[in-house]
Amino acid sequence: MAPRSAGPLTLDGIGASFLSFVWSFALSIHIKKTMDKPTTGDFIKTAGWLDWYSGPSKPKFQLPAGAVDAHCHVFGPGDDFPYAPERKYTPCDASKAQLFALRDHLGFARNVIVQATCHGADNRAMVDACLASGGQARGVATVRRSVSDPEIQAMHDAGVRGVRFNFVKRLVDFTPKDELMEIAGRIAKWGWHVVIYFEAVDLPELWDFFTALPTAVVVDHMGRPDVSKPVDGPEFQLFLKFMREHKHVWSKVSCPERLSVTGPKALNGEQSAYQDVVPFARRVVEEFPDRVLWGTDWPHPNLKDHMPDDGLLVDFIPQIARTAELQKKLLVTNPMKLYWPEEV
Ligand code: 0GY
Repeated sequence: MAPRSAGPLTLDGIGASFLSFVWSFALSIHIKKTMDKPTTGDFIKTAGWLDWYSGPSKPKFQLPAGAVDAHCHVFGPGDDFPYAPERKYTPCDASKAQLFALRDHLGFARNVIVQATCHGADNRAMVDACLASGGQARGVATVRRSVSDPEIQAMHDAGVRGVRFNFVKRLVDFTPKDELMEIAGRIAKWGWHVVIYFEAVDLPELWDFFTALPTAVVVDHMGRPDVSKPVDGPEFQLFLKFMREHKHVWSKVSCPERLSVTGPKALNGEQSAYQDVVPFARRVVEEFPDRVLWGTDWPHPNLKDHMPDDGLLVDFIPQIARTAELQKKLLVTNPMKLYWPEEV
């Protein structure tokens, strides 16, 4: 058989060069979309961490009316709301106006804006966004023991309904548990709840503290399971037991882009993204349909590998909540119960 010609002027050669050109072009657009956002004020962005994605696609999945993006953040802008001295990273700015534009583009009605660690316990950017939302955003704050009752009341009036306790060591310095328990006891009087962020391996050590909290408890991102381990293995089973035995514990089934090891990534129109996360999130949604929440996590702090297209992240939802009834609970009924109970 005659050898196939592979010279640069053959169809194969031209095809390969064309494909390589298209690939480099697409890559350069993607890099531009994820690397060119400003950080205003006297700040320098942390090297290697990606900016949020411009021009997200319109989701194919139509969100139910009144859907809540129950986990998102604002960053600065640094000029108006300086990043905290104790922060572990400096992001690009992500303003309230940009968040609200994304909300409308994706088809959400409301947001829950969670204080990001780059702002420490200075809640001004988050509170400002809640106030500007016309009642369409609620907030989750970070507070220290020194917070006063009038400060809590002012945050409540702005729309804050919870505090976040963060145990992820790369994000925050250690806060003693007695300080956190004291804070939980105080904010309980306003009907607030506690959002907890931790890694799966730390659950055994934190179990007693979490189960002693006097408020509803909302776990970020399913307690960050290692999804390369089996869904029926001891680590994730412990998390399910935690939810099963404690009816005041809720979970966000968000952040597949952070948890996934094998992808595929929510980019380039991918409709079956993050397959390895699906069995974990589906299990939580199906066993605890009345205690789950979902959020985009926009503007996605600390991502280095890829920045997801938020439209495709919304398209991830029907993979984990497979019926209209589950979708409505996840996206409307449950977040409304927790954050807008007066309207339920
Ligand atoms: C998240 C996750 C992360 C960061 C933060 O406040 C934050 O800095 O939340 C993370 O790096 O895992 O919930 O957005």
